Amino acid sequence: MKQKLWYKSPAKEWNEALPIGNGRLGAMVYGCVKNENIQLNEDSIWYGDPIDRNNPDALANLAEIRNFLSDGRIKEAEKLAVLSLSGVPESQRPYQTLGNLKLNFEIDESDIRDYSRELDIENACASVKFVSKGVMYTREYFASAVDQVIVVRLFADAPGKISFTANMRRGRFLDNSGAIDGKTIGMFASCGSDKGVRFCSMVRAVSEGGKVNTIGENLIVEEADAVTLLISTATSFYHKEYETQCLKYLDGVEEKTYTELMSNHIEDYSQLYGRVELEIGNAEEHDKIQSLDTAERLERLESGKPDHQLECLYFSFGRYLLISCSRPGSLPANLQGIWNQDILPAWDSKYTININTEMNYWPAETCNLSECHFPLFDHIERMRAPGRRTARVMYGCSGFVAHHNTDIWGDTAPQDIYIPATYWPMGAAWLSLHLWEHYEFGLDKEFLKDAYPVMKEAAQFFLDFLIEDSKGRLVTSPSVSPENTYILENGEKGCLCIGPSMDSQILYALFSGCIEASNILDTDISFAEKLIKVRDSLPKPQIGRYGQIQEWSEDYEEEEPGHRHISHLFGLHPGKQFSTRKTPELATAARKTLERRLANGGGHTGWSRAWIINMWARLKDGEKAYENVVDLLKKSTLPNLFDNHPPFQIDGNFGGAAGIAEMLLQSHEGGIEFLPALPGAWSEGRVKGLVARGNFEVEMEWKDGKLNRATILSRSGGNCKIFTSLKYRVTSDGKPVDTVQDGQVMSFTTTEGKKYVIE
Ligand code: FUC
Repeated sequence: MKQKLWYKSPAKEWNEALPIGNGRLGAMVYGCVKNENIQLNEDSIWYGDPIDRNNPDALANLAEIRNFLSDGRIKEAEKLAVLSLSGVPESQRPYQTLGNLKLNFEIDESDIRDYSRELDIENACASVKFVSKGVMYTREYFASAVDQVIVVRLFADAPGKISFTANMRRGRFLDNSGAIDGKTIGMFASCGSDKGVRFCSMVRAVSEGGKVNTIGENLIVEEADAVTLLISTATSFYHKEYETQCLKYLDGVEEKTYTELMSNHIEDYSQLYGRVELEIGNAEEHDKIQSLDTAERLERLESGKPDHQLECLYFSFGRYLLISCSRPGSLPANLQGIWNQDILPAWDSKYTININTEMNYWPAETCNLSECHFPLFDHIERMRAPGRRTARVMYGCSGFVAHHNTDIWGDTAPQDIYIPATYWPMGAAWLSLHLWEHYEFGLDKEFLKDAYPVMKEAAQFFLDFLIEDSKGRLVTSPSVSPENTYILENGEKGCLCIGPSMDSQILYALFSGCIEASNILDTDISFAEKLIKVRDSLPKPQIGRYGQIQEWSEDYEEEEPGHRHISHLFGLHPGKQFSTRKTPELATAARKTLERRLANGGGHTGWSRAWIINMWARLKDGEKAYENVVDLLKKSTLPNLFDNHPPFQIDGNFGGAAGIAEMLLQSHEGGIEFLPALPGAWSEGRVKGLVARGNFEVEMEWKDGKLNRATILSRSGGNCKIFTSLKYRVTSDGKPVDTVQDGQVMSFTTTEGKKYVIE
């Protein structure tokens, strides 16, 4: 079954348009017959230049803010924090749209038949087909990572039928536009300042038959048999000579045939996409609904009818999106991946790092796209120098620190004046854990050698920053539990606090990662010893009055028990401090916490729902995880399958895909677990290509809710541990492999590059 999104009519609005992208360049394709609109993006088009926003009065007021907090004078602490800790100015820089390419066709719209619009995610190609006056028109669109251009092909099944004018638009926000040569138009813009990003974008028509010329800022094509439009963009962020570079992209591909461009693109893309396949349920049952388009399928699901094919499509679409907006060398996926039509988008379409950016990368390792993780690592590197400065200037500490947002320049000073979120110093610590995760999956020691100093520097900040609380524990102060509000016994409400649970859990994970890394690399033993001591002094997870994991260091009531953030379950997911095997009482408390959040309206944003899927999966509750997969599709998914916060925010797509993977395979407890949270509805299925920690690639087939057979490809050799009480037979190349069974764990030695069949 081909994995594709398809529709019976053009997009009426942006949330129905179809995304294509090559990591750096993105486009939203509307598929309109007469006035086609292709909204364009380039990942480095952000407004403004890098600025030092560290509040110069932070350090002088830090001790007083801490004292207010220890004395329970919350309002005074918050008032002083707003004045002295907020960034100056309060906001980082927004990501912006590149603009739109408008194609105005000479076509009679009165008699359109057989219209269809699709996004084939196996080949990363969008297309539109229709018949007008007996002529069949086809348009194809893709973003090539190999050739760094967006390609649009327009053709018909009769000669001389392609006539249109094209122009580029960016509202009032551009410097210049016009003809570059007889077959190319261009648009030039600067984003707010001399030191900010400047860019140009060009469109060239290569026609077969007919005539091409330009008039004013328009590209005119008359009576061509077929046309290939090549769209290039270059910015000063990547290239000093960006105008030359923009032309170079076009000149570099003009001589290639369309077929060549397309096959290079597909070969490159499918090398990543083709690693994973997921099928659930019985195909026959689905035959009846094949005539429904993707929007209709979504509506059908909303009416309560299960649709496993749509669930699988959603999973694969998550992988498609990550490949399309995060490729080695590009910027990381922001709040909208790369797809944004606004000059001032929601939350600036930045990197919100108190959950959203991290969630974007949850599927990277498990779903076999570890290369797509690299842009995040480059960005962490970009944040180091600013983060060192923020640590020193604001807090008088060594190491590097970031708050709950960052932008293209790696800004690390607090963002907004929003007490529930702004004064949270854990951004760099959480992000650095992604480096460790990449190592745990791929076991690349060379990578770890480079990553360790970053993790260490993130940890170092806290060695200076942590203070002792009244119970002798080492805690963060000031901080917040993103983005919830607590209520004191006297009814007073507050957000700023000492030692919220999430902070200790992130630090537990970060310190543990550093300690293990220093062991593996056999380096820095004294630093590791220091971390072991400090880790022991962090507050332990506590269970509160509702049997829940306590969100703050005291068992406060919370203002919004159904809050979208579930920060205090970091230790359940993405952390691994709480587990059903090793800490059953914390797992039970985590379950209570989730139940309470959900009973009070939790999961109302797409990303929150996606996080909940991952958490239920970690609690091995397939039914609950599945309920939330269905709810994510029902309540938080737009017609083009984009996640709906609302508005569109891409984190839920990635968190949802990661959650589905987490239901099928886990490896965070020191061994592999097959089908740990398989719901009854998914009793039969097959998945190939998921990855477990230890660099094992796993293929599984199951029936009646039970594993039939698994194949493990050992990519680095080493011991393979599997959690199971069943006596599986393991073979490699048809020969039996010796296994050791120790209680619930079966293990065997593997050789790099060999496959092991388990049945
Ligand atoms: C966090 C969340 C919001 C939103 C924003 C981009 O602040 O609390 O729900 O996702 O990031």
